[in-house]
Amino acid sequence: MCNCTWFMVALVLLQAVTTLLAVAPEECPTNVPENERRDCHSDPGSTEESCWERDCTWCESNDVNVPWCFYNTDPAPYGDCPTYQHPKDRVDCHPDSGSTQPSCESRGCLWCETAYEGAPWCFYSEGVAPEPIMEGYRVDCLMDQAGGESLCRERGCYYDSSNRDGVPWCYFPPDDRGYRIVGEVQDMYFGHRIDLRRDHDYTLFGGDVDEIRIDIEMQTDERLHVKIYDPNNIRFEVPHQMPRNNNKASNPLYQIQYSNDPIFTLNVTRTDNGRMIWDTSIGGLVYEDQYLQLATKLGSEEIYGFGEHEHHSFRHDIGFRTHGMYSRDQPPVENGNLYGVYPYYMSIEEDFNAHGVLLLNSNAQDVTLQPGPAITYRTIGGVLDYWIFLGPTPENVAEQLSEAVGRTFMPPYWSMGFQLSRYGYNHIDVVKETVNRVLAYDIPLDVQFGDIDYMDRYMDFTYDKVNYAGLPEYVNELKTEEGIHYIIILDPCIANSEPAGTYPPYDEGSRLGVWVNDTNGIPVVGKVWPPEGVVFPDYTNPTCNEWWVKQCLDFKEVINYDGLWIDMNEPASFVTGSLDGCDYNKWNNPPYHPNIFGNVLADKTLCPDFVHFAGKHYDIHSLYGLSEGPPSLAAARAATGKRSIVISRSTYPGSSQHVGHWLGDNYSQWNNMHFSIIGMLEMNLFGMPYVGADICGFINDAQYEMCLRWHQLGAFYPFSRNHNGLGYREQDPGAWDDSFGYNVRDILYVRYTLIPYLYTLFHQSHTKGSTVVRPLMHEFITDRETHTTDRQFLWGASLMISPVLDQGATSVRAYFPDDRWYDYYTGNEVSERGSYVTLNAPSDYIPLHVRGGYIMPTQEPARSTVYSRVLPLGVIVALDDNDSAAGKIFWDDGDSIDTYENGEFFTADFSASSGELQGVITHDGYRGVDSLVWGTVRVLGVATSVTSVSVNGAAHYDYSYNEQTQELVINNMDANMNVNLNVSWS
Ligand code: MIG
Repeated sequence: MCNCTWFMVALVLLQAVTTLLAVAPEECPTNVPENERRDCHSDPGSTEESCWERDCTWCESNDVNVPWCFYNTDPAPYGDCPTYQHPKDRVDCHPDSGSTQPSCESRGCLWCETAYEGAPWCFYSEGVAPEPIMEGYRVDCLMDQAGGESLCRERGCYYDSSNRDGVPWCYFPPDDRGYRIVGEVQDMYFGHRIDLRRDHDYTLFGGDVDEIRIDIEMQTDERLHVKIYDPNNIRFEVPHQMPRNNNKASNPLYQIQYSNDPIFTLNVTRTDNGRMIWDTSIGGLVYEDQYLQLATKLGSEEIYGFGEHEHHSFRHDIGFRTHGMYSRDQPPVENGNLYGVYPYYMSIEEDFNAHGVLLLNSNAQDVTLQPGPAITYRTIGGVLDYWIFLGPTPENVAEQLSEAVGRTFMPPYWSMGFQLSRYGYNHIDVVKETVNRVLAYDIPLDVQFGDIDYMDRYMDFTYDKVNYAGLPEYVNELKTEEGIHYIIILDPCIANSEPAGTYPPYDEGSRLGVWVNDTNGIPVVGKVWPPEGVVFPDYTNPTCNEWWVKQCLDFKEVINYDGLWIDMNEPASFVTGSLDGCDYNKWNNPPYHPNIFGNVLADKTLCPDFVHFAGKHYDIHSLYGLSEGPPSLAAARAATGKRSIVISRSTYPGSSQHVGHWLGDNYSQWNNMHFSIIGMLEMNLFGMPYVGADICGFINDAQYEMCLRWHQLGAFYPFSRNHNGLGYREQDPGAWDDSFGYNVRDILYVRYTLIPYLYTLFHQSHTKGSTVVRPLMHEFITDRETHTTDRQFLWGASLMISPVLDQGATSVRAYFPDDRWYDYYTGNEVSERGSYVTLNAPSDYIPLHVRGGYIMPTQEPARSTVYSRVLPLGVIVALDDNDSAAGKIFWDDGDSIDTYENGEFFTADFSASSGELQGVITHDGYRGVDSLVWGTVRVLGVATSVTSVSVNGAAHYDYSYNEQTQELVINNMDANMNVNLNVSWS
């Protein structure tokens, strides 16, 4: 066994260092008795180094017969090292600096010092790093409080430091903390049903739901519904009539896979390219009574949406950004939870497909966008009800969301016009002065608003007979003499302390029992408008809705309003909870407080334990505005007998079936113009296309240059309204000077010229779910540059708006995606494509461009749409590289209910090619077109000189062709709208 050469060397060595060796055995990293050592290096030349290389243990001995290099058989071959692992096989668990035994062990790794060169002292026990939980995927396990390692461990979570901002140090184990499948995945007519059981004993806040069920409804090829609920107990669900399916989609764009090892996870991929859409494998599924959490890994970093917030970029920063959602009376601040709730995002995938994901849940909640990329959802009630829309284009996604939650209402034609409002005219004479000075500049004005100061002591269904004496007459005068409609504000709440018999809205509502009650069934009293004390109508109660409609009808006899503006319906309150505050209980003080404003959920609103017809305020809160929409539109329609319109502050997916929205109490600041574009783009993703911000800002005094620029931008808000807060300097377009007034008139004339196009876009939104204000990326998805564009926007596919948003700027650096573009004003083609162009934009000018290949209907502008609607229409034909173009028009009386549904409308398809424009009537159900004519045609991009034009077969001489700009303008065609149009030029 012993090799003599080895023996001799060892002996020499031994003799040389006898004193040292005398202590060696005690330090030997092994417990293997010397007589049990099995020689690992019987060949000569054994050194400590060469021994380690053989994965053997080195330990010198005083006994020359004992091998110094021997096989590891000791449970602790490296002294105290709790492993057999050879140092050279160690995988470093602490490559970052500052490694100590505690920091090492906090990572769940082994600590053992070694003399072996290059070997880490902190290493993974298995010899391999576990599947790395990349920091961006960590699902925070201390979401509710600051805490250290010990609290983290109590929750059964991992603790691990990170140098990067926002990365949670305490996070859910991805693979051994969740639920497991019970039995088999069941094949159902709608898809799959999976029963799951909780697979661990940890609890975060109590009330664990041990058995949960997932129904996976493969509803259509594009729409997937994943509902995770408690099969044994009824929990609150958003009372939407969502689509159902009777059988499985046959050719889905998505594939679903499950894994149950070691815990249940679910992933959804796109069928044709296998791209990941949704994947729950990063762990963190929690289903407790008042805490539901789900985290999903995403296939792409391009995330848009979630609301309602003020976001400073359209595409999200996903660096651990948390967005709270709980409807709130809150002037916009970055990422704060505002008036509405939209738990919805759209994502652009790596190869330019798009999908959308809606969490249909109304409870107070927040989401964290993480760099994984990933999203962690946390909500304090309801069920996890996900709706996934597979597109594949961004427009398809918008269409699919709106199909599921309900298409948007069709706005009346007059609501396409410019609108004026302010809080605190305080006297009817001020309203009159304001309207008059605006009209004096010939500024088009379609709607005048009455804010709460028209009311008597801020009470709904009254008006101030002193300061607003003559208001009923004035409203009629505006309508009949100026073509101006009047919209009144209504706050949801009702004064409760008028003498009995003097205020029917309260008396009648009380008799019918339509108020929100406390847990004892007593109507709750808060302070809002009016601030003396109010009750809160419960719009989830059908009786309440009848009462509301009746009040609106009765008031129509007093003021001849045309539409309603419903404010404060978050619902807002100036006291916390109620005059009596809130009880302390699980609803008012839930264990997890999402990342939202206020220390309690009742902050600026009702107590969560209050009782509605449809459930607890806890669940209903963010649906209050949603629930006020249908009775308000019904009331407005019943009162006016017309289509009417309702503008609401608080909204939720589905609200746009009944209401439009303005972006709330913004600031008179330059940057708020930019944020308003982002807000509009997001609302269009959410299926809420009738949207705009208060032009010139609500809070603080506006300034001249900003307010002028804001009118230029606001002329392209779908909801184009100048509105101002109480006490700030007047900012209507007549309040500045002549050049301001005339400039606003000019830019609004451009809007009015294009209203037939805008109205047609609304028709498409109403029938198909298309966006109206459209992000550039929806049209140029393969151009990554457009994915972040949020200082420019489109109307539909073909009009690009590039406003000036910066103080002092007289030019705009605008991006032109790769297509043919024409200057709207001059008809000049833009010479560059797929690049940025610096456009001249003097103070009175907003750059507008028309996209080649499209035809837009137009009309001569006037002071109100009532007057413009009867003027000659026109078309703008912008030729593409093949000299062709196409477009559509939808037209009706603009004011009747359901004209499309009843067939009372007119549509035509336009197409142009080879010197010819055709307008082919595709539906002829509205006789109002009999008195209308096509007057003008502009053709942009006509390369060769035009010497003859014919209209409907007859030579037409009133035209001009500009060789420089290559624009052909044909005037005064006088071609009847009720026959097909044919215009040719050569
Ligand atoms: O407590 O009606 O957002 O547009 O002018 C303020 C008065 C109530 C808030 C709305 C704002 C409106 C204001 N309202």
